[in-house]
Amino acid sequence: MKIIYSKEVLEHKNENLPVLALESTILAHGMPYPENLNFGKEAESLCRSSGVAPATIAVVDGDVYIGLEEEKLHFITKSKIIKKISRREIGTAIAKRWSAATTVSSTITLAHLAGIPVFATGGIGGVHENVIRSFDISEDLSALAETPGIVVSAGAKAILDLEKTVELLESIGVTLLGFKTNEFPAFYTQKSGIKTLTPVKSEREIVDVYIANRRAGLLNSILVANPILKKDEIPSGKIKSIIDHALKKANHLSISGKETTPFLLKFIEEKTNGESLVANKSLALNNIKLGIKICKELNRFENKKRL
Ligand code: PSU
Ligand code: MN
Repeated sequence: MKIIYSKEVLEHKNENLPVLALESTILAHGMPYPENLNFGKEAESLCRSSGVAPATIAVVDGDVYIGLEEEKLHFITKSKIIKKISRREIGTAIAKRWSAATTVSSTITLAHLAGIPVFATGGIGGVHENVIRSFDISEDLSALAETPGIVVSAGAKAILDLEKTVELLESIGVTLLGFKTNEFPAFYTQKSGIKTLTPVKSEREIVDVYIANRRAGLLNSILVANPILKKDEIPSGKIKSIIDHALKKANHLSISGKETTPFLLKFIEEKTNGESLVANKSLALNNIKLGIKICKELNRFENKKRL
């Protein structure tokens, strides 16, 4: 297995400077081209301008990339044949020399392997609405329970059953913190009605919980739920009826498995005339901004320990 680090990620690792992990499925299967490329570039330059190396993770021709040089970012965002792999398919992708975008579950697994504990995305996968029939529960949840790290997300995607997702996160032992809120955000909107989170006010508090978890021997991730900015929310009445429509359509077309999430996101984007894409980019960048602060804070702590 070959792990190829980008120049800047390698430099930052060697010099104990901060690195933030980013995923590639949000690019390859969550947004259309060229918006995905522009978003990827903006995400990376946000990191760089704050002194953080962006480590966008993907598999290309069976090699694991931790940080993508520009040519690879172009390939990931443009390719029509790139697969989507969760954690259980990492070995398959390497052995079969696939090119594949990584989801939350595979990204945090590879980030952990590369020694990068902080990761920011849009929204994690979770328990799907039709779970009783489909049994569709994202591998993101079990990976979060079994991989130490800090994951920043705007709750879970609104296409999911958020109540069951939050319950399952508790059952399997994922530490759940709300950034300046006790309410689980609903991706496109700030509120879900689920008010069971422990609120935290600062990146310092998040890092304190992470360090305490590690010292207590816990091996799970902390999920930091960071609500979308008020100004970029889609009114909940509007988005709810479009999501219902999307779910009915997916059911009618018998969409299942890993096709489900990309199908629903694309359908919602069309029905909102691109408004959902604007919201998705905004919430993901908002999470990356918080991820930057968290990885810098954790980096300061680790460097102090080294002195
Ligand atoms: N966040 C977004 N857009 C996305 C995703 C996250 O804003 O497309 C991706 C992540 O890679 C997440 C995946 O892991 O959706 C969930 O897919 P599934 O439901 O098939 O597990
Ligand atoms: Mn699934």
